[in-house]
Amino acid sequence: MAAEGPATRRVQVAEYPRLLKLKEMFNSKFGSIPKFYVRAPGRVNIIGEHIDYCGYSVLPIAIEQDMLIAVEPVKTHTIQLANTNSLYPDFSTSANNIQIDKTKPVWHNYFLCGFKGIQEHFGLSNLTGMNCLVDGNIPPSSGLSSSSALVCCAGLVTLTALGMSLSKGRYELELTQRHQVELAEICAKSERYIGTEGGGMDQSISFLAEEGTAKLIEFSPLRATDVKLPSGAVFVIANSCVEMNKAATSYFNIRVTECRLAAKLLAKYKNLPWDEVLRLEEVQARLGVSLEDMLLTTEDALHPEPYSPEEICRCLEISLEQLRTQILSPNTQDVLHFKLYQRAKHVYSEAARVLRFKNLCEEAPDNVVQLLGEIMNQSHASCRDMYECSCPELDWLVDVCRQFGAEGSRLTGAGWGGCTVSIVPADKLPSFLANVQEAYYQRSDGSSVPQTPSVFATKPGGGALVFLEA
Ligand code: ADP
Ligand code: NG1
Repeated sequence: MAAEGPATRRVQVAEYPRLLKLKEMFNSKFGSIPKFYVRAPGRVNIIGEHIDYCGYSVLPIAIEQDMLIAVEPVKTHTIQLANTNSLYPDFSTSANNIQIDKTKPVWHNYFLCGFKGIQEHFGLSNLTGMNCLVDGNIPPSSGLSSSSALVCCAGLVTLTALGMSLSKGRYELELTQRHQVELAEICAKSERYIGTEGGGMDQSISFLAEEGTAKLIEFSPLRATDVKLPSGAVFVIANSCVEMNKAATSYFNIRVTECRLAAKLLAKYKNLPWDEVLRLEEVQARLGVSLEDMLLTTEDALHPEPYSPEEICRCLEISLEQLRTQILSPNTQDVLHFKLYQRAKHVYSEAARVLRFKNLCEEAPDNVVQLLGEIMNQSHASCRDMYECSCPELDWLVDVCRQFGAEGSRLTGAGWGGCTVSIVPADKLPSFLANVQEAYYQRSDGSSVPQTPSVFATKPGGGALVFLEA
């Protein structure tokens, strides 16, 4: 019989104030006691922005902030969702009729993505229902992956509830690393039900993170390798306090589409079967050349002026109808200009930066913190100028961070708002935190003073877990 896996902890709930509070709130909401709890962390991406969906490796760490769900499987077929935050209203639905409206990124849809992912993957029908109380402390729409933490948490909740119902109340599912990889892949796929076409970085680190180490996440096949971050430095997250919901806008999917189109045009230029190619990494792999070569090929094959849909059709020798139905996503149908040169330049150069960053961490020379900082600064410049996913507040915040002692600072996550991550020498941390707090958050006009701490040091945390009451 499978024992509790590495992702399961038996805990005395009374010893964990957040679990205890959630248990009490659950009891007053549903009139019963949760059978188990699941947590899934958010993440900060140290380097490798907007390249996971192009097939390239990224280097995130899980953060302490997470999504926590108290759960009671029930005999009816109803899923009842409640949230400790009154911004997120109660919701209930039949477990056998999951509908996710792509036009409305309401909170419960992220839960349903995780639920549906497991349901479909295992071909389950007639699932039992559950009562769930969700408690999240990841700043939403801020590039720290609150949405994926919720999807992953819901996926693990569903799997655990399923395990319990199959084993008549006893938890018998063993969650090995292979299962965690599978879960990450299921949740990466199912989060796309929300309408955004993300890569798999967020779900992978949420399941595969381990305390004390960053992870190089590689795709096809998905795997995570430890990367030891330098001991003399601290990674600090600062929130610009500009929120950007990916699913409510088309910015994110436009970038995904531009990368897909760039990959196809580059493939056609190199006489590859362009219609089979979806990602920029595939072009490099098929050609068997270096990232530097791909940067040169981009300069030869693409032009910096934006491409119109008509020009793209001419290059690929397809009709506008084919472009719309076979390549563009629903919310990029009306885009008039695609910047293919700039996006490909960003992706190939950022992929190279990730590898340089990882190699430096592994070699660990004396001046590594400064060199890592330079790479992070280059990443921000490329996100700002070539990928155009920054915003004035983020640009200002990275400047403030560098001014007060960061060796490097960059936007993290999808961008257009959200957080920065900075590498700060450990001895400068106290003054850095105080000065950034004052310069960015305590503006003389009193505007934009955040309610919660918005500049804080972080270190690599662990991945998703199931808690059972001892
Ligand atoms: P992120 O970069 O944080 O993943 P997104 O804009 O993709 O940002 O997703 C944010 C959405 O995730 C929110 O609008 C909300 O629907 C959901 N979400 C985030 N935190 C919570 C929470 N504590 N409870 C419920 N839903 C949440
Ligand atoms: P966040 O920061 O969670 O919006 C998004 C994508 C990632 C990745 C980054 C940019 C999702 C769920 N997440 O992250 O896959 O592409 O942007 O590096 O789409």
